[in-house]
Amino acid sequence: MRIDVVTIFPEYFSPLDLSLVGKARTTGLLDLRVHDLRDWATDRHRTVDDSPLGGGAGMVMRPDVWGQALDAILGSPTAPGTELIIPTPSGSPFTQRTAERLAAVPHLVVACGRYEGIDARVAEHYRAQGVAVTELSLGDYVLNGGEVAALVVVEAVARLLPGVVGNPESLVEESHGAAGLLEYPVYTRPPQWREHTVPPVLLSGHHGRIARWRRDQAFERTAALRPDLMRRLVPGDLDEHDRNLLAVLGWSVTDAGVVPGSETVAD
Ligand code: JF8
Repeated sequence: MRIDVVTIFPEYFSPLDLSLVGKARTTGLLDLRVHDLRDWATDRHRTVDDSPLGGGAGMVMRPDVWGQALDAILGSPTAPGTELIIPTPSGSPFTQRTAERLAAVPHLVVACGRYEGIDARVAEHYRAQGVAVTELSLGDYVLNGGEVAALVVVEAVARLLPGVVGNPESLVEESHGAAGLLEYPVYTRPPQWREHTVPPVLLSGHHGRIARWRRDQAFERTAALRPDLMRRLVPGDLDEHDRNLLAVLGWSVTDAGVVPGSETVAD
């Protein structure tokens, strides 16, 4: 897979030389290229921004500079199988489903904005040219630019490429083992550490009981921390044991799905 990143801070992407992503690059599984947007600026100061039309605070990234950069990197016409990713706080949420979809795209180009963002005509222009353009947000908080989001997208996508994660069973467990639930707690040796012991079932050798305990832990954590994920559980995936545990945790499985409340109060 090929990923091009365009930024005014190429050094921001040094961590991608390390660890799993670095290895994927050196082994040729990932062709990642980081470009300095200022290489496409035309003035002596390599200016990439200008003041907002209509007034207001801050600066906006110029469409002409972005246009020169993206024409060069996307190609004209842009090859099928190319997608332009623009991180922005007003984008659609970046999720594991997004990462899975992007991992199957042969060529991603990630455009990192700064200041108040990129002139809106850039996304509009490439969409009108028939390029797949996706505006993505990491979440509802404010960052200074798209670079951190680009790092997140590259890492989340690269680890899904065949051969990047050493033990592919880790990926299988992630997608099936706890579909839509938070992970269960994990432990290693020693079984006792500073007054803290490991739950005895994990030392029992009963693989069925261990799997059941882990699933229960995943439900307990999800119910405590992520009611949004509870509501998205699929009733058909929940057995009698799950439903009893969910009732204890205050959730009912109904025709309308998984909903809060398990006590029926007499009137
Ligand atoms: C930016 C360009 C973002 N979840 C998120 N919060 N803030 C951003 C973001 C992205 C791009 C720019 N400021 C200027 C903020 C994402 N993705």
